[in-house]
Amino acid sequence: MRFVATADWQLGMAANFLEDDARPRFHQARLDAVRAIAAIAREHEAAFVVVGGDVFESNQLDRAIVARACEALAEFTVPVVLVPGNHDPLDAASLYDSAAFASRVPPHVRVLRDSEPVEVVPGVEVVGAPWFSKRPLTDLVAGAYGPLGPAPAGTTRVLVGHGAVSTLEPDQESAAVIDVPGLEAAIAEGRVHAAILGDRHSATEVATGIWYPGTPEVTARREVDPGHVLVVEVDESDRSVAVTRVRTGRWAFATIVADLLDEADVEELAATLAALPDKERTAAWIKASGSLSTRAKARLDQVLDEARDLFARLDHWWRHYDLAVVPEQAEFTGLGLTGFAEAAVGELVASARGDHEEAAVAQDALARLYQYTQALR
Ligand SMILES: [Mn+2]
Repeated sequence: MRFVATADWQLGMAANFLEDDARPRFHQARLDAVRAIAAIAREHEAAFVVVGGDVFESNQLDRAIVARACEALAEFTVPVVLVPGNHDPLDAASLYDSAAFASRVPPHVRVLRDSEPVEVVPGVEVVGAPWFSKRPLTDLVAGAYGPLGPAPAGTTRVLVGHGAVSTLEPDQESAAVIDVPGLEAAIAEGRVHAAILGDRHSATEVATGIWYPGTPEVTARREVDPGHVLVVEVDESDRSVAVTRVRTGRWAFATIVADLLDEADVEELAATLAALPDKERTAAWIKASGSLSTRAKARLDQVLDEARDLFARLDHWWRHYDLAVVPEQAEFTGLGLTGFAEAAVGELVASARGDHEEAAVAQDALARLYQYTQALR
């Protein structure tokens, strides 16, 4: 028996960190990922699809986004089971109760609203652990398998939930943390055969039979391995679980570490940027350190300005920015400056080498002067 496991679609996420023109492309990519999952389900002859929460970014979304999501959901040819997570909980404002969703949701899509086992296809039960608020006070997954006895003979049982697990972020103090040893015991006892969880956006095996599929399209630069869904095969004789990752993501959020000491380093960074594929679907943050002459810094600014025209976002990661500009007197000789102006440049060069707020102001002034004189040539 084979099914597709996915989670954290985050449809409608705002992505304010992208350039204005890139944002609609990113929105579209999240919907395209849903269509790609429908194609993967067909291609791999999956019996059904489960989504472990955060299908939608929030319960307050423009109704056009909900309508487009329903259009994408209509492309599936097998049952799709949605289990609400912390972003789309079944609270009083639930998107799943909105007219926009209820009037358009295709009949093969089912939202689980409690933890009653549901036979999605003959011989397979899905048990959901939906979220009812943004801050549950208990382990909802344990609450879902707790009342269950062993699965009936000939039935495969798949549990679908959402949230952090006890083994991956042990400093988690939330009462809602999913108890992994408890879930492993439920699997060992045959009460559940596989568990699919949302919340962690990177594809991760938590323990045997317990997986986070991760988000099918990247949402943040800290994610380790986003952009996949899982094709899960449950052996019908011994109920063992085999998982294959299938790539869905087309966007990339990249971090580039650049230690910049001279113009050659700047050209190397330019080459690194030029070599990145799919720039219009890539956001890149540069961790710059080192020290550059005014001339090399001007070249760096030019490289970044030009690259910005191509990337969905390109910027310094300012928290990791440690780049000094050390002007060389020679950069400002030959400008024909005399008298007061020459003395002023000399003073700026001297104070730009200091290690105080004044230095940054002087460096900035010299950079502008340098660019201005270059433009005059
Ligand atoms: Mn999420």
